[in-house]
This record gives sequence, C-alpha cells and structure tokens, in this order.
Amino acid sequence: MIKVITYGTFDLLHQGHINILKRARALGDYLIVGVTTENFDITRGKINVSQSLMERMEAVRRTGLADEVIPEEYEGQKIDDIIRNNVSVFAVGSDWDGHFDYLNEYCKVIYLPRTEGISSSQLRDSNAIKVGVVGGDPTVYKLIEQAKKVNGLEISGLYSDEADIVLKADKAYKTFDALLAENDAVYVAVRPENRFEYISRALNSGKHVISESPISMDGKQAESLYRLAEEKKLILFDSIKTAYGLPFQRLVLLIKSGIIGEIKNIDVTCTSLEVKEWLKVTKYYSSFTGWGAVALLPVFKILGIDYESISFLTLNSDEFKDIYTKATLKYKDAVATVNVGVGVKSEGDLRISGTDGYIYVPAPWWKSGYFEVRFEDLAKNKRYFYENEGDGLRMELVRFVRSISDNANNYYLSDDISIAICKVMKQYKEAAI
Ligand code: C2G
Repeated sequence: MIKVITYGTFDLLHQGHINILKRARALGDYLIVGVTTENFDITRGKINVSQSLMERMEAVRRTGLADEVIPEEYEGQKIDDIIRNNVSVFAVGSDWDGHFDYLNEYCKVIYLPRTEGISSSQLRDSNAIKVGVVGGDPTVYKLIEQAKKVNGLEISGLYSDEADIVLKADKAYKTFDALLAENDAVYVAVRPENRFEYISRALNSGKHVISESPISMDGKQAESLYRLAEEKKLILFDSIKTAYGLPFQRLVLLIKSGIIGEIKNIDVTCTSLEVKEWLKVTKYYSSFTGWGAVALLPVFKILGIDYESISFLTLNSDEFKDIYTKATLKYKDAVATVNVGVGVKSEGDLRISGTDGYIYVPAPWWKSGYFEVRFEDLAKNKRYFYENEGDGLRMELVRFVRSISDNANNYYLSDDISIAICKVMKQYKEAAI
C-alpha cells in the first residue's frame, strides 16, 4: 500500500485545498492529512487563522478525501510522522517548492501545482473590518505596522484634535464624525482623560472600539462603557498588549494550575526612560497613568480584583507630577507591589511568589517570551519559551477581529479587570494628585 501524507492549515477550506487533497490522494492508496495547530501556526508566523483546529480538522474530514486526519504540533513532526506511519510520498503545493527537499531522505517528495486565484487570506480579507485611529499616542505607528500583518482588519486613517500632535498618516480625517462615518471600528489612542468621551461617541455611533488602557480615569465611567457596548451588541476591547500575547497567557494558566502553590506575593516593575510627549501635557500625566494598567495586569489576572486596600507612594519632580509610583495592594491572603516610573530606569521584571516556589519573568516582562519556574530544589526548576509575535499587539488585533466576527466576550482581558484598572486610577488620582 502506498501511503501519502500532506499538511496544511486548511483555514476556511476552499477549492484550492480540495484540489490539492485530490491530487495527493491520487498519488497513492491511503492519505494522511496533517492539520496545523494554532500554536504551531503562531511559531511559524501564521497568526490570523480564523477557524479552530477542531473546525479545520472536521472540514478536511468532511471532504471524504482523507483516510486519516492528524494534528501537526511541532517543528520536525513531519519526519516523525513519515517514519512512524511508513509513508512513501510527501505531497505539498508548489508554493513550497524546494522547501521540503530534506524529507527526500525519508520518502519521495512531490510538489503539486497550486490552484491560482484563491486563498484563505483572500477569503478572510473579503470582509475586512475598517478601523480608524483617533489620537496621537506614538503607539499608533506600531499599530499601523502590525495591522498590515493581520488579515481581516485594515487601518483606514487617523484623526487627532490634540493640537500638539502631528499625524504622519496617508489619510488624515478632518473630524471625528468623518472617521466614524467611514469605519466599522475605532482605535482610541487619545490622552487618558479624553478616552471616555471618544469611546462613548464611537459606541453610540454603532462602532466597535479598541482603546488604550486605562479606558477611563474612573471605574464608574468604564462600567457604563461596557454596559453601553453590551446594549448595542458591540465589542469594546481594552488594549493592554501583554494580555493577548502567548507567553503571558501561558504564565497565567501555569499559575492557575498550581505549579507554585498558593500565590502570596507579586512584585512587578515597569519603567521607561523616554517620556511620551503627551504625558507631559496631559492633565493626569504621570508614570502611573502611563504604566499602571500594564503593571496591574498580572496582579489582577492572578490575584483577582477583590483587593482589600491599596496605597500609593508617589515621587514628584519639578518637571513631572509623578516620576515614580509604588502602589501596594493588600488581599485577604496575598500582597502585591506595583512599581512604575517614567524617566527612571529599573529592572522591569515580574516575580510571583507561591507557597511551593516562584516564577521569575525577566525584563522587560511585559513582552518577554521567556520565564522560569524556580523551586527550593534546583533540579525541579523549569524554563518556558514562547513566541510573542509583535509583542502581543498583533495577537491583540487578531483577537479583536475574532471577537467581532464571533460576537464573543474578551477572554484575554475581561471587562471586570479593565474596569478595576480604571477604579485604581481614580483611587490614585485622589491619593496622589
Ligand atoms: N493550496 C493550493 N492552492 C491554493 C491554496 C493552498 O494548492 N490556492 C495548498 C498549499 O500549497 C498546501 C495546502 O493547500 O499544500 C494547504 O495550504 P494552507 O492551508 O495555506 O497551509 P500551508 O501554510 O501551505 O501549510 O509545513 C507546510 C504546511 O503545513 C503547508
């Protein structure tokens, strides 16, 4: 019996996929199809797959062309599959010409003609979500770069009424209403004290919103925004990039699985030497409004939002109201310290202490793809490595697009946490300014 194997993502299964499966099937008597898992796709730079592994495997099964459908989980698995299953032919589309020649050592490699004029990307792009950006936070330029790599989303142009902001954009809207009229969603990157107003206006005009964090300087306002979004069946996303990246998600799950026991303390630090231009002029400019949301993320994700008390120690300089803040949170069974600074340099690491061991995430922890789980017995220490494509920003956009298409809640950064961050901002304002 001649066994043939082929691999692919098979997202939104289309005629091109069916043709390749037919052609591969015709090369032998038995066809095995490997379908890539989401994680494997992320590590090979393919991050905007629309369907889950189950849906994609099921779609391949339903073609009736495969005798066996298996998940492809890691680099090098092809060799293993070929040897273990006694495969005679490896087949793949001609877009991979030459790429899999190394498999000739194990079986025959055949590149089959690719079907022109159709692709998963095209299908995903056909109803791309148009996003207009409001505000001049320098992160918008990173956003524009990353958005180019995300299918199903397109940044149409920018608008800012913050006079000191000079927009470097191909398309600049004259008014916010003009931006609203032409887009399905809005990315809000205005100063913290103005976010509430822009988010309200966008939601009231029926637009989905993704906003820099904190989404407001007041928890009650944030609550009302999520309520409004729900009433209007719109998606409101809090843009803390770290929350959407794979390393941070895995870190949180690992902790929830109990690997270091009960969590008793979290120490988190975020600093930057560079002062964002708008932080200098905004009413609430400070290291805490700039960094607080990111630094609170691990605390709220791991310890929850029901802290008993919070206190702030803030250092003011002649130029800034807050160049460094230490916030301490007390929980029933745990404590946490959040250190944030602008114009001050420190080790931006994250330490989570448990009753069985601790986790160390080296600086800059908010975009690190690496962390260590450490125990008293050094032999038990473990290291974890993950891809963090686009520092979380690209994944955030992918999740945003998917939330809109599935009308699903934000699993990565819940409304509750986003609101709790805004509540802390209010407490900080009252305490420190
Ligand atoms: N394909 C094709 N014609 C198209 C689109 C895709 O013949 N218009 C083929 C591809 O060449 C590939 C298969 O269909 O052989 C699956 O395509 P994708 O889902 O895009 O997966 P891909 O990233 O090409 O995965 O490691 C190799 C991969 O697993 C192949």
